[in-house]
Amino acid sequence: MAPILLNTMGTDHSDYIEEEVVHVKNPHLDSMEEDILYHFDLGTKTHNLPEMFGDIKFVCVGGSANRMRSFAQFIHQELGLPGDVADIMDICAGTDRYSMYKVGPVLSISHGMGVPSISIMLHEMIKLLHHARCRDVNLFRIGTSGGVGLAPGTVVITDKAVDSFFQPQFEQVVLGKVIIRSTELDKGLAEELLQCSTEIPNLPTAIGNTMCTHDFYEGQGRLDGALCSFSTEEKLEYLHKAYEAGVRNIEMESTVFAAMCHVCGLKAAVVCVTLLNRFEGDQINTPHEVLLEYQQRPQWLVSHFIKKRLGLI
Ligand code: R2B
Ligand code: URA
Repeated sequence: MAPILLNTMGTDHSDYIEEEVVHVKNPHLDSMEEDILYHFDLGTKTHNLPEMFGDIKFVCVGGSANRMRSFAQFIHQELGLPGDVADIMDICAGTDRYSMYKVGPVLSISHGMGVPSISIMLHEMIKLLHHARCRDVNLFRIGTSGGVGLAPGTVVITDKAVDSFFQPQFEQVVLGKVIIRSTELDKGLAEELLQCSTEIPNLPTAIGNTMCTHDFYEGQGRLDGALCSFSTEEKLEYLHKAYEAGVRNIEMESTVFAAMCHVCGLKAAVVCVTLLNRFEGDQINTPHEVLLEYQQRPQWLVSHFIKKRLGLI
C-alpha cells in the first residue's frame, strides 16, 4: 500500500506530510472478503476494527498474560483515565492463546514464549493495526531476560537484536527456503527511552545488543537443563564471546519482533529487565517479590515514555 499523503495546509501541495501508516506486506490480503484473526477471536466482518482500535498509538507486548493485564491496569492509572481498573476486559477472552487489553491509546498484548508464539501474535496484531487504519504507532516489547555482565534488575534497551551467532538478522523458513530479514530497530526510539531512564530514580538502565535464542536451556548456554552437551568452560567462553559482540542480555523473541516491525514500517523498541547475571549462574533463585519488582521496571520506563509523548509530564 502506498504511503498516505496528508495535505495539512489548504491546497498547497508542497506542504504534504507523510503519515506513518502500518504496511502489511501481503498482496493477497486485498482480495480477501473477510480476514479472521483466529488467535485473537476477532475479524473484519464480525468486529468494527477501526472503531475499536483506530486510536491506538502505543502497542506494548510481553510474554505473560498476567503481566500484560497488570501493565494495562498500571498504564490506566498513570494516564489518569476515568473508570475502574477492574473493568479493563480481555478483548481476546474468546480464545486462551493471547490476552489483549485496550487502555486509551495503549494496547497491551501477551505473546507467550519464543519466536513461533510471538510471530503468530505479530502477524495478527499488525493486520489488526492495518485493518483499524492506525497511524503513527510505536511498539514496545517489555520483557525479562538473562543479563550478560550486568547486575540483576538492570533494564536493557536493545540496540541490535542479534541471533545466536551474534548477527543482526532473523532467518525464516518459507516454502523450504531460508529468508533472511534485518532486525533493525528504531534508533530514535531507543535514544528517547534512554533519556527517559535518566529521569526515573533508581532505574539502572543500559543500552546493548540483545541475543534472541530458540531455547531457554542449552540454547542460552545453560548447564542446568535436562540435556547439556557442553562444559562450564565452553559455556563461559560462549558468553564472553557474546559480551565482546556487544550482547548485554538474552531472551527469546526480539529478533522476529524487530524483523516483522521493520518490514511493516513500525517503529519498535525492545526493553527487557535482566533477572540474573549469566556469568554468575543459570538458575533464577532471586525471591519472588524481587522478581515481581524487576518485571515492573520495563513498564515504568515505557509508561514514562508514553506520558511524555502524550504531554502529561
Ligand atoms: C524471556 O523469558 C522467557 C523465558 O523464561 C522468554 O519468553 C523470554 O524471552
Ligand atoms: N528469559 C530468558 O530468556 N533467559 C533468562 O535467562 C531469563 C529470562
